[in-house]
Amino acid sequence: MTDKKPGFFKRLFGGEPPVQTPAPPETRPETPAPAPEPVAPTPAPPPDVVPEPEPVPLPGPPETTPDYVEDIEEQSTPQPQPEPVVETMAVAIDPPAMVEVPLEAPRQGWFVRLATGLKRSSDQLTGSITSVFTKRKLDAATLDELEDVLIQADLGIETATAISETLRRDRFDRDVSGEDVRAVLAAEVEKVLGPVALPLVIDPAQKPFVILMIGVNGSGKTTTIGKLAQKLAVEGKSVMLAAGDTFRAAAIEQLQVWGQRTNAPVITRPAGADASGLAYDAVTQAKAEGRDVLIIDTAGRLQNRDELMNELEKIIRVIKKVDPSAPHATLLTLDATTGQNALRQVEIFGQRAGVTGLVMTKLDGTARGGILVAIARKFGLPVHFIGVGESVGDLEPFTASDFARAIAGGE
Ligand SMILES: Nc1nc2c(ncn2[C@@H]2O[C@H](COP(=O)(O)OP(=O)(O)O)[C@@H](O)[C@H]2O)c(=O)[nH]1
Ligand SMILES: [Mg+2]
Repeated sequence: MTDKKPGFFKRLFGGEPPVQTPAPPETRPETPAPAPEPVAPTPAPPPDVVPEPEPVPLPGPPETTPDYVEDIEEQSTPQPQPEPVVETMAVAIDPPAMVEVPLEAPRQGWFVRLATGLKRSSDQLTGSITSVFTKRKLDAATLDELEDVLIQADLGIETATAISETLRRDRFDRDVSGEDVRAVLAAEVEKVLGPVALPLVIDPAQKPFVILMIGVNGSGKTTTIGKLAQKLAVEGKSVMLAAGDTFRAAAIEQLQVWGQRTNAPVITRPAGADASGLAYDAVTQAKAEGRDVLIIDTAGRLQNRDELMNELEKIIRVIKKVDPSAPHATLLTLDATTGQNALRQVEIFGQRAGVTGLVMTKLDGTARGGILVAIARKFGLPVHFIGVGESVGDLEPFTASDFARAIAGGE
């Protein structure tokens, strides 16, 4: 089994979830095909990013919000009264097919869902490991080959080296089976991920506890918000959502659909409105209503577009005008299929927006799940959740041992 193409494993094992979800209805004007990242040997852009050459002015009311937001920043108390454009769920919407939200999949045990989701990654890894170690003594050449395999699986050079060092120390010149190597792999992955597998703690003293969801286009922000809103609602928390991706009507509608499904009111403004103003209104309203949690969606942005990162900083500044301690969690969603580029995203979003935690999505659609290990080792940021599918049950708190076992092909 030397064929490393994911498709090979799919053909071999069959019955997997779809390789990649259809392109979302994303046409963000500011997301042309990602420019090759200096650190990324994987230039392939996420297939769901639709390149658009030029910003498209969106229909909408006259744009007055930038001034409004500057007013917020300049004036001291009392705060200016926000424009009366906050809409909640009063308007019944007829969601277009393009924002269709998948219904709940039959619930299996989480480990089975995780292992199924990670199957492409684990097949790639274990298949390659087996091919390296079939009837071989552990010598320098084998260890080199193993390191290559692990690096190709996006685990990162440090982890690849650590695994091969452990084997060199314990097993050099002895027969080693793929099984032995997988055990060392699982142990090392767990060691790296253990410290970052931290739950998202909602501090009840913060009302609302404000969660800002950020990330590149199509990385799973809105879907993750829906899944998270559902979890929090089940815990009995009163949740409000803010449709901060004001660039596209479809993005607003997509969040409204999740709001309906999870019984959470959604604060919206017409497409084209200023996202900072919307965030201001949302925090104000959630506070006035005594909500437990407010989750603010944002438009996708590439980390290398400076003006868009400025816009994100502005959203955060404006949120702080209402509550200086907010946002209480700034979650970066990472699409696992983007591979190495995710490292760059964590770095830049971390610098610009103060990321407090990560959510890795689409682990079910890629053979590159190992990237989470590289990210954990490099940044040490908490990983709160991982997504292994599109439906509401496909987001779970992240546990290092389950992930390690699943990616090493454990049962
Ligand atoms: N397979 C899979 N698809 C996902 C996952 N999370 C999100 N998606 C899909 O990815 C696409 C983009 O998600 P969306 O939430 O709209 O991304 P956003 O642009 O960051 O808000 C949608 O088709 C989602 O259904 C996941 O964990 N697994
Ligand atoms: Mg979105």
